[in-house]
Amino acid sequence: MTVNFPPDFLWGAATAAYQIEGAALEDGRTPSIWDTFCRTPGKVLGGHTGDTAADHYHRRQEDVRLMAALGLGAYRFSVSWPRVQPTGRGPAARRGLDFYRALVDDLLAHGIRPVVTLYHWDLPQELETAGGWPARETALRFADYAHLVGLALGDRVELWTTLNEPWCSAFLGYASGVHAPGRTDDEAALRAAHHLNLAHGLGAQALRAVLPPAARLSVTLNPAAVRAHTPSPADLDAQRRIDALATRIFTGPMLHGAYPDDLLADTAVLTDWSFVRDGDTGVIKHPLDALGVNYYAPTVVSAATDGRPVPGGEPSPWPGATGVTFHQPPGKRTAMDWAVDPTGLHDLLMRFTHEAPGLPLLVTENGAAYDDKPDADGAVHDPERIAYLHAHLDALLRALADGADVRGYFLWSLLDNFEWAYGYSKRFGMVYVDYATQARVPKSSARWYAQLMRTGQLPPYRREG
Ligand code: GBH
Repeated sequence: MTVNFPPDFLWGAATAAYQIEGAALEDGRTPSIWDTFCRTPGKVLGGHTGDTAADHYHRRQEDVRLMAALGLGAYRFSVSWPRVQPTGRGPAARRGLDFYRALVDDLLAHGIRPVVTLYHWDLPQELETAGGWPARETALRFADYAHLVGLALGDRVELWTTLNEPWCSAFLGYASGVHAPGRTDDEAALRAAHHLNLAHGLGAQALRAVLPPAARLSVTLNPAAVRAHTPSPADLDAQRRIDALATRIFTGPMLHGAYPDDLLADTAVLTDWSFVRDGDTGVIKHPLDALGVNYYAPTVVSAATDGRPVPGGEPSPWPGATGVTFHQPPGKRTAMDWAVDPTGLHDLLMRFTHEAPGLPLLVTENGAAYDDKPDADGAVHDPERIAYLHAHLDALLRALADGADVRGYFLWSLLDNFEWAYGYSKRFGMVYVDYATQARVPKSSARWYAQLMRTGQLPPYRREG
């Protein structure tokens, strides 16, 4: 059986504000937790910062023309909270909002659908200083911010996402500390996860109140495609525990209105969860019009024999999961050292197809970093990325054939950009960025993807496009 991408399938690419915009101090923007973190010695490779990044704030029109030339149907970007509401409270900064108004206008003028993410990790520093995500107040502030952006862009943006990957915000930010704000406190991380869930629910309510009825609301998760190293009961139990901490801690309240009992039991030594107040899970279970899934690589776990929580290191982003060991599956790896395994994408899409029948799915991020370099003619050939994308889109097609309601795919990323703790050392773009000149050079994967978007058919991937 051959299945093809549906004619109305949304073909897109994704970015995030702090990773591409630069202009960190312009038009009233204040520091976010990432500006602070980048200035904390030893936290970001090479001491890199997002001060300039891909300079997208100044190159907006050029970048939209590039998207149009590639034939993007949709563009997923995030709004920088400290750019549009500098202290995280109170009135909007008009010039910051004007940037996003102009971006949306440019996209629409080129026939590209804007997909807005409200929060892709750049919390205003003032809100972190006041307690950050472990504080309930931050969720209330997020709802105000959602209201303000909804008012500004609601007449022209149809598809909205509250949060990107709240797992990273909570557990890389507050447990392992490899992301901003760099705290290492398991209890705080669990509180953060709850308040991110609450922010999602309150933010969805706030958006609904100001958006036209046709607007659609979503959230983007990075659910773990988690497998047991062996089928032993102990390894299967490790799989269950990581699945709870990675995925069900969010999908429990968001889709089913309750935290999973096994999660509460597994973390009981760290917290009694009394920060969850009556009514919270009802708010979090706000009706969704789509679920965004980000997928890069699978997670393989076993019950540890040596008691190491994560390979080679601590602190761990998995509160309470001592006794779980993480394994590198064999086979190809990307420049991030992540395994290339497209079946994980198929598995996740089928999981949500069964778990949330009737809920449309979007692949809001998928892609890979490779060591891309221009050749003597200045061209950038990235056949490994084409192979990666081909294999994952093939897995998506298999999920469609198996009944998954997948409405779109967003390649991470449009441009090479600031890869968080890795600084500019990792390149995920289909468009190469020469940071010295800010020149944009579409890689061969961009031509390959353009052909796919144009034809709706997977082109062969062995030939350079
Ligand atoms: C996404 O994060 C982000 O949304 C995007 O901003 C980023 O640039 C892109 O992917 C590429 O990294 O080793 O135990 O921490 C993906 C973050 C990376 C989180 C892999 C989970 C593995 C688990 N994910 N990570 S662990």
